[in-house]
Amino acid sequence: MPKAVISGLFLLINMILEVKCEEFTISSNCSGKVMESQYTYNTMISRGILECAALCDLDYKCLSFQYGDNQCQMNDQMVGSNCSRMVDNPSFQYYQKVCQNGGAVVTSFCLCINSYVGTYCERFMRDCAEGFSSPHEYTTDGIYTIYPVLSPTSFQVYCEMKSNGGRTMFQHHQSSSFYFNRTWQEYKDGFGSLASDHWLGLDKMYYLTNSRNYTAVFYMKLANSTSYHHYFDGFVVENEVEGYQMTFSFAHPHSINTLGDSLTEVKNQYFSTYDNDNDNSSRNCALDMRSGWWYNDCAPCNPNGELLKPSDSLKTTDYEVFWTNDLQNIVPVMVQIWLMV
Ligand SMILES: *[C@@H]1O[C@H](CO)[C@@H](O)[C@H](O)[C@H]1NC(C)=O
Ligand SMILES: *[C@@H]1O[C@H](CO)[C@@H](O)[C@H](O)[C@H]1NC(C)=O
Ligand SMILES: *[C@@H]1O[C@H](CO)[C@@H](O)[C@H](O)[C@H]1NC(C)=O
Ligand SMILES: *[C@@H]1O[C@H](CO)[C@@H](O)[C@H](O)[C@H]1NC(C)=O
Ligand SMILES: *[C@@H]1O[C@H](CO)[C@@H](O)[C@H](O)[C@H]1NC(C)=O
Ligand SMILES: *[C@@H]1O[C@H](CO)[C@@H](O)[C@H](O)[C@H]1NC(C)=O
Ligand SMILES: [Ca+2]
Repeated sequence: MPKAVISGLFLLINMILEVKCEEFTISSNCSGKVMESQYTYNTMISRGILECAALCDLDYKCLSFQYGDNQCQMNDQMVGSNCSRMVDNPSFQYYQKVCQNGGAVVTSFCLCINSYVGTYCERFMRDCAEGFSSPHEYTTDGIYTIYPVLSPTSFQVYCEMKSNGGRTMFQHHQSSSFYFNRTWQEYKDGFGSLASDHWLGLDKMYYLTNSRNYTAVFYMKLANSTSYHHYFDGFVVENEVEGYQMTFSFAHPHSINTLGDSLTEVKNQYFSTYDNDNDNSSRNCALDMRSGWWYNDCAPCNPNGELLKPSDSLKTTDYEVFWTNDLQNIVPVMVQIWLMV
């Protein structure tokens, strides 16, 4: 190889190594100390501290290292301000990964906050389920920032973390003064307030449901507080070019108080709003039912209709919220729809 190419390569490698080294920090509180040998899972010969940093960075298991005497000792643990798991060894230098985005070392790993996950809190959770199953203690229901694999940006969602392994909400309707008779653009982008009545948005549902295999959970509550659920596995919403076509692989009931399957009749249909009629009907279903939905010759359900909350709990119009199978003509007072893994 010509000399110029070789030195160019070395320059490039050194630049990469310098960047890598910035991801590590010396634990200043524990100077002259290294981690106890039981935490070292691999020892390699390396020409310098930069190469040792690069080796550690390439290995997901490596959280810290100590370098000395051309030896790179990689540890699967790291320390915070507590040097109790360290021993004196002044001929080695100890470095550990920097927790990013406000994360802090807790005993042996970076504990992340503000929806971040990853070994070093380097990225947002992909969905509520990932946040819940991570070691970062995301167990409180509320608004989180997620970043699905296919999404071009991160965005906020409401996560139900307390039960069912972390569920990502895409619809919530409980106020009778909140209306879902919205335009195509509003259904595309989402509307409402994440902490209460809202529609997450069709683009976000496309990014989510094409990034991971979800079960859509439909939940409705009656005036007498009885709850009903139904599950739709492999729930997918396509992109706008494909009319946000909706499909799923399998519908199955909840063990008690099953809501019933009112979606099979509209499976594989395109999304419609009153200003964009893509239904399979001579009517404008979205206009008549005052909601955006996947309509065939309209639908046996209307989760985005008006919540009239009649005192007798009985359905009287086509534009109120209803779910024919299995609630029949009893109308709910609350609707929620989640994505669950
Ligand atoms: C060093 O350790 C002491 C006690 O172990 C702790 O109070 C202090 O905050 C630590 N300092 C740093 C910079 O972590
Ligand atoms: C340091 O960690 C050890 C065990 O990991 C623990 O027993 C000890 O209480 C800790 N000390 C402080 C000051 O947190
Ligand atoms: C939506 O419904 C409400 C209540 O029926 C009505 O006042 C409003 O005009 C409707 N909006 C549209 C855009 O149709
Ligand atoms: C609530 O109403 C539904 C429908 O009428 C009924 O099937 C259910 O048993 C009621 N639940 C309670 C707790 O009364
Ligand atoms: C998603 O999972 C369901 C079972 O939960 C399965 O029937 C379906 O084929 C899966 N879809 C994909 C695209 O893997
Ligand atoms: C559209 O409606 C017609 C007649 O109502 C029906 O035969 C056809 O299967 C429907 N198409 C889809 C895709 O559901
Ligand atoms: Ca039509």
